[in-house]
Amino acid sequence: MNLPALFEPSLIQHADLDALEFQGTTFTFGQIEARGNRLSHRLLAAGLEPGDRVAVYVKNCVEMMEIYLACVKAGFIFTPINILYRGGEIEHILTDAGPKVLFSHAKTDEIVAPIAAGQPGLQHWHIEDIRSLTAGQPESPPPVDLSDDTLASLVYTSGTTGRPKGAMLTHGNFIANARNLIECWRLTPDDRLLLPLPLFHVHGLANGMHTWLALGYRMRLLERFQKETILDEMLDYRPTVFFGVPTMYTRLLETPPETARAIGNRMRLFVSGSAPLPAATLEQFRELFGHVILERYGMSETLMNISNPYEGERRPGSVGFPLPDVSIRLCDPATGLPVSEGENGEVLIKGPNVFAGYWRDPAATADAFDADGYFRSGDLGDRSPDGYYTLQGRLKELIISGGFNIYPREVEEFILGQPGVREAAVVGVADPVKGEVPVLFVVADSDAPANPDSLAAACRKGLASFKVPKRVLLTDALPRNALGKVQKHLLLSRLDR
Ligand code: MLC
Repeated sequence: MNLPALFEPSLIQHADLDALEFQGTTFTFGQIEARGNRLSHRLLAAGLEPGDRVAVYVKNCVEMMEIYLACVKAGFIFTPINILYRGGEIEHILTDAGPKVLFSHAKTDEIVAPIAAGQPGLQHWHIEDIRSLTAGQPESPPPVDLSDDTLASLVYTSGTTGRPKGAMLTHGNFIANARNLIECWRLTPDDRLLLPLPLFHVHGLANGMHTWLALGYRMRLLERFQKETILDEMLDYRPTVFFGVPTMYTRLLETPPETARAIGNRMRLFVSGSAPLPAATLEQFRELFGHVILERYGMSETLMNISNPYEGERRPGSVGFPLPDVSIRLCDPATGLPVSEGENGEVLIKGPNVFAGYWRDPAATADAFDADGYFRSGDLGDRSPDGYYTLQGRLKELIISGGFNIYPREVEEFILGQPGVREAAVVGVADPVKGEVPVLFVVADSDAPANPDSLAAACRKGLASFKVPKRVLLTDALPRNALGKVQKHLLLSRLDR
């Protein structure tokens, strides 16, 4: 099995059906299929071969889907870059993945063109030129051998080592994930999906785009979630299914009650993931919209693992039961042995959804799996006597802000690279809308000390906006334990004072 075969019933057998709405234009499945095929032929003509990487640095748009389809049809590896990334963040992914082609919007040239120019062998194409570049190319699929194990996408995900690593996701991973969600969330061809999530992360890509193409339901894709326009989109499009991160649901709590009811009456399913959904948000949302949000648990490396049930209790604070064919173990991180019933352990995951390893990083890949081939998620969780899993924290430091992951170490290394800084520590502080936001503590160099304003400005220039510390605090020393490790909980308590 491969992705083109999974998508065939929609793209080919329902070619005449309306598939996608984007910014006021509607496309049929046949049009999407033809565009994807033309581009795959164009990329082959440019000298790309199966296994080559194709990078994209774009906001949600039809062309991004077209590029994805072109990749899976021809066996290229779709390598998305978060559109909020800047400078070194983009450069690292391009250098590590070594793509042959990078697609971006012409208007982001100021950010991306100088970096692209420094990459040997990289062709930099603007998505605005795709129509002219692909004119006259065949509309039939290219003849390429694809299997379950063929790599479909490299999704970069940060690690405690500071540098993001490329999670290698196969056709089989995306197929297993899409089938599970369709079955467990009772998705049908009659549903209508409103998708505000970015396609450069697996929440939008694996859950949104793949259920859409596998099932052939109708989708309205938004360039991004905006609280000013989301209600109009919901009222106008009348979706039956919505996938979002907790920050989106928190923003939706400001909806006037009559509007919320009108939207809720037509909706069948709201799903939340990518960050913990506060139980209070779930409850307030239920009162306002008349729906219990279905919370589920996933990761870039594994796609979706555990989900609350469609029928039955959607338990606040819990992520529910393992999805079909997904095996979960809770193990003591120190010994690797299973914990006793009811105890907290690291969540280990095995199944057809689990990635093939980190791109060109056998050491990190070996570290990521235990002797039985289970992926070590780094998340801690427990299991109730009736089988519900609840996440209880993380082994590794991670801040999740608006559903975007921030590894403190990565920001700390960036700060340490700035002049006038001796030490740096980034902590996550609770935020009512974003879940958490990063705050920076700095010990300045005594000779030529950095000042908070110039550090904040450097962050805004060099880091994705969600990683930019919301406060920068100078301190004389960082509290450390006997082993020299920074005691971040003590820094957090300083903020309470
Ligand atoms: C934000 N911006 C975007 C954007 N999101 N630009 C393009 N595309 C997007 N998707 C820009 C804004 O325009 C703004 O730019 C700047 O970023 C800061 O935005 P903000 O105002 O601070 O954010 P807000 O409006 O509150 O939006 C928050 C949000 C966003 C929830 C909409 O954080 C978001 O889309 N989160 C989704 C993250 C996600 O998909 N995670 C999945 C990871 S996968 P300017 O120029 O105006 O300042 C994963 C696995 C799993 O974790 O299980 O799912």
